[in-house]
Amino acid sequence: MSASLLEVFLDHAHRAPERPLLTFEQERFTYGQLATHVTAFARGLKQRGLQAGERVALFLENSARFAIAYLGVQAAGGVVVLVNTAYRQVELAHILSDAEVCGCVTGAAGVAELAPLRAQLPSLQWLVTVERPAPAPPESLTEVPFDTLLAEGTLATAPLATPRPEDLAVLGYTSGTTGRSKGAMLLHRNLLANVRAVSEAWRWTEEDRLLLTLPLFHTHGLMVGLHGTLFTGASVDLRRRFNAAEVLAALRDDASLTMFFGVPTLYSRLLEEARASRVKPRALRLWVSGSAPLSPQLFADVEAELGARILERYGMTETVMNTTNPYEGERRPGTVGFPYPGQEARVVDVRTRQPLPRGETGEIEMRGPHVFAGYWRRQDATAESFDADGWFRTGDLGEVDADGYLRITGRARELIISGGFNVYPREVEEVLALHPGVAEVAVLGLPDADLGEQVVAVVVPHPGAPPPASQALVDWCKDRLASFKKPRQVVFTEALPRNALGKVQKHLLRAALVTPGTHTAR
Ligand code: MCA
Ligand code: AMP
Repeated sequence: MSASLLEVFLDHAHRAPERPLLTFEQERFTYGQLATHVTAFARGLKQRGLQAGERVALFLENSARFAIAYLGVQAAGGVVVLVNTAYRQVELAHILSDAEVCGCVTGAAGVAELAPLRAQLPSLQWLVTVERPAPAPPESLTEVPFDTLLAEGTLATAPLATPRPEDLAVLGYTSGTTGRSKGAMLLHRNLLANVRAVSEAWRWTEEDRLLLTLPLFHTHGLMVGLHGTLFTGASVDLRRRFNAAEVLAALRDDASLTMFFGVPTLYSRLLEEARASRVKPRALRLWVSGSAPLSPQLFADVEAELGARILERYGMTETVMNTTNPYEGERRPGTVGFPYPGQEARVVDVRTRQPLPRGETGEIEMRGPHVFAGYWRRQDATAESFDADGWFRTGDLGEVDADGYLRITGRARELIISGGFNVYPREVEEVLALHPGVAEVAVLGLPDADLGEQVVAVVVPHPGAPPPASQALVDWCKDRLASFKKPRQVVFTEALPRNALGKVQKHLLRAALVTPGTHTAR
């Protein structure tokens, strides 16, 4: 019995080295070829001093090198820290220092973004750069080109121990209500248990070929798309990014594709493109949506116009995949189905924490071998998230319908999901509050036809100072945070509505801002 996904992958490579695994732009890798690179990358890292358990950040766009670095760090006994490539100074400084990373694999843009943070990241010793020429990093950092590390590793012979089930594999940073993101500790056994359950539920086999355009730095692309491929011995057509016209053309022309995974925004953009271009995709075995709510309307439109009956599922960074609509049987729009095999889900009363009967709304909790081991160096937050019986509090609200389908009805925590990316209002509020023209600010999510939800800032200008221009506030955010967190709208007001305890009443702001008849994609 394998102890990790890495071991399963290496086993496939050993038994069927010629089997096609991954295509990316002009590159093609069989299982055997990718395994050779992974082993070389791992040996290169070890030769340069990487110790078991040390953290290495991947601050990298989609590419075959992402897959090599991801598996290579694990093969060297290291822990991968995933970082969204849109992150800027505030997010990067926090994640890289919190995880105390010793190295980072990145591109030219990443080197430039990291350089000014040098003083805040004393643990960072080296960079592996995927692009030549990369800008010169600060003098105190060693830079190794990706290919040099591979070449060094190819000559090295250091033995590689395969990870044990309890070893830490990945730190996935995810924000809590505080706005400071926490590293979810995923062990090798968590990843293996979940990918096994997902593959079984979706009948994923080595015959499958996935078109993957989602970013690999988040759970959906990486731990569903890439993990499932590696686990089953299947293959993947990996793209740098999502482009609706290119995806539609591939889905029409490439008969080898059997699966497509997306967030709802990808489906609404595909639909729009299909309407405009009249291009129709071929029938696929499986279309999956997740990461944000898929509206029953979009579900129906995609079925009517693209011939695809989407399977919606529900996941989280802390737990990878939680529940899924059935592969065989009814896929019920507006629901996220049932727990995967070997996993449990329940809905509890938010005050008493007692399980609720079907049809009643409460907080969704998860339990099983897929659930993470806790938040990195945050015992307090870990303790708050689990009960004595090992149930994990997701912060999502939901109910189980009469037939057992789980329906997500809202969120107990303040979270905006924009195009499948999470935005914590508090994080944006903290950045806006530092602007000299801002006295008070509240950030909330409003319905958006393309993104599901959009970020909106309600601002009370500083009395006495000239009121800031909306664009200046947007730019202020973009300079400091990932661009997708910037407000799409800035609304000025004289005062924020507050309750008796002084807490901003965002529901009142939301009600005032949502204009009747607004079209939403949810
Ligand atoms: C890009 N922009 C966005 C978003 N994406 N704004 C709001 N929300 C977004 N999601 C902004 C950029 O900041 C930029 O602004 C401008 O749009 C163009 O950027 P570009 O990268 O070209 O945009 P795009 O290619 O149109 O990207 C849209 C996208 C992308 C393809 C929908 O957001 C995406 O790949 N989303 C998927 C996210 C994902 O994989 N989530 C899974 C998380 P400016 O020009 O002003 O700079 S895992 C998860 O949630 C759990 C575990 C689960 O269940 O899966
Ligand atoms: P993250 O912690 O970044 O991985 O985001 C996970 C969150 O995305 C979950 O807690 C849910 O709120 C949301 N989510 C994921 N899948 C779905 C879905 N199918 N429907 C509604 N919300 C979802």
